[in-house]
Amino acid sequence: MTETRYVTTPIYYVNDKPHVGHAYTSVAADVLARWWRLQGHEVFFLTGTDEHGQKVEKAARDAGMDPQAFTDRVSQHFRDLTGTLGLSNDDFIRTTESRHKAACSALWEELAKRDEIYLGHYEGWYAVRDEAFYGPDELTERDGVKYAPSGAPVEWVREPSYFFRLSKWQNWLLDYYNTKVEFIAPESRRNEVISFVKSGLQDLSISRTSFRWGVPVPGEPSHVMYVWLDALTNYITAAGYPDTMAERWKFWPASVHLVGKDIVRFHAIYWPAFLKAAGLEPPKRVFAHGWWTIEGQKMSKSLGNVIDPVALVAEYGLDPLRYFLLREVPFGSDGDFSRKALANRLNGELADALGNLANRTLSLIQRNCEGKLPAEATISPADEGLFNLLISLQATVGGELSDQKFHVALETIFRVVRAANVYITEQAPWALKKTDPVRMAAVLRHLHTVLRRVATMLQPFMPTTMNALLDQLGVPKDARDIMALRTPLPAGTTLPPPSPLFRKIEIEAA
Ligand code: ME8
Repeated sequence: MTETRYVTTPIYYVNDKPHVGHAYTSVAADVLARWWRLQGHEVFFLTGTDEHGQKVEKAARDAGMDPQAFTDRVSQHFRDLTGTLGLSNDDFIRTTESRHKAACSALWEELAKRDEIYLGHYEGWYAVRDEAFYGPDELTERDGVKYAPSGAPVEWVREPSYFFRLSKWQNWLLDYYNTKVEFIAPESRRNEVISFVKSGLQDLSISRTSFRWGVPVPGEPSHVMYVWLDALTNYITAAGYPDTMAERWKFWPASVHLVGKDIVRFHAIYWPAFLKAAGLEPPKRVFAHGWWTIEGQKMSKSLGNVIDPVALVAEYGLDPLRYFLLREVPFGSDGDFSRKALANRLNGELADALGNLANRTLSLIQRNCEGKLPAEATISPADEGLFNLLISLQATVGGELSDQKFHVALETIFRVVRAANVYITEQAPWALKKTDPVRMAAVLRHLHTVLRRVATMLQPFMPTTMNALLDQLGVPKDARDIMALRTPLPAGTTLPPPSPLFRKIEIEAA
């Protein structure tokens, strides 16, 4: 049965150009979207840009530009990056679009109608860099300046403001976390959110009067909406809200919002509360991944170590980068980016293990079988070890990806690649041509079967290279999804001459 799936990335602030951290979340979301499509699900994958608020307004002012012209320019960098990263997003949303402003107004009006909003006065600490309010007990002080836990300086804000009755939803949220244990992942983030909510929720200031760059509050144009209320709404705007008869509304609630750990509070506390208060369903899951540092240091403009994903793609190729990002660090943990680690993964796992396996197998079929795929053969005792690894491989990888364990899923697939390398060495099909050509053909066919399986399952991670491998394996374009694996390729299929899939990198140069 076709099921719907909806995956999102955060919408990125357009105060600056994209870096490798943004690429990370986007590639992870792309892998999920592609994996689900391979299963035959109907998928909606959304990414985009967050363009309102004080932080973006300030960045525009610093650039000497009008905010709309500025956001048009920076948003385009993020849109271009979707191409550079090979993302298969179905939509790209900008919060300055009229469809989004209409959705924000509709959500506000719904909340107001349900008496979830009241007018008051905000007085407290605000970090423009995080676009977040903080309680006094969360701050630390250095040289007379107060800082939020994220390291962002805070300033004292006092202005009239509308409030959302967040405190009222405290018990409902705690209940929700308890009954839907899968709602926040990983476990460490879930615990962090639960303890924050348990410590007591204050009503949330959701409008500002001290600047103009935002969605005006309906009927109160001197107020603009708090940028996080505006930003979070993007996930339903793109699904058609407020038109719940829209074609895309079937995708709501989202299957998973992928976010960095910095913004889990907004997604796992405010967002379900806003939605519930407006009579809408909360998303099914929020997964907060960890933070990349660069050669041991925080990535920052002032340190000059911000990594441009476009340059990385140019240097190492897109698929090795996608593979590295999801293989190197357990999704959910922090990790360190180093060129050496990338080069090691590329050389060892992609070029040596997978690339060589494909090249050896396909070259032997070219040379010894006139480039024609040998017939399927019975599985002899010597083949059983390898074939046992294929039993329930898809289900295992599927389960790992449902938990967003990308690194484990890759490890599961590469266990098969490593076993196939041992198998080819042990069976030595090159030595069988004269002694036992029937067995040689069987071994090559078995290796082809394994390679087809591996290439099919790796498509979400490395779409271009795995498509090239499937071309070399003679798999028709319409037989590359998971279901198609049930139908073996006919014996005698002509295979094109193989060519290398990955280019090795000199470690010194890395
Ligand atoms: O927070 N390591 O936008 P943002 C890993 N507009 N991931 C990183 C990273 C790093 N060093 N740096 C950034 C916002 N990210 C809001 C979101 S959503 C309704 C609004 C990734 O441009 C990670 O996904 O600051 C993080 O959550 C996101 O970029 C923050 O992007």
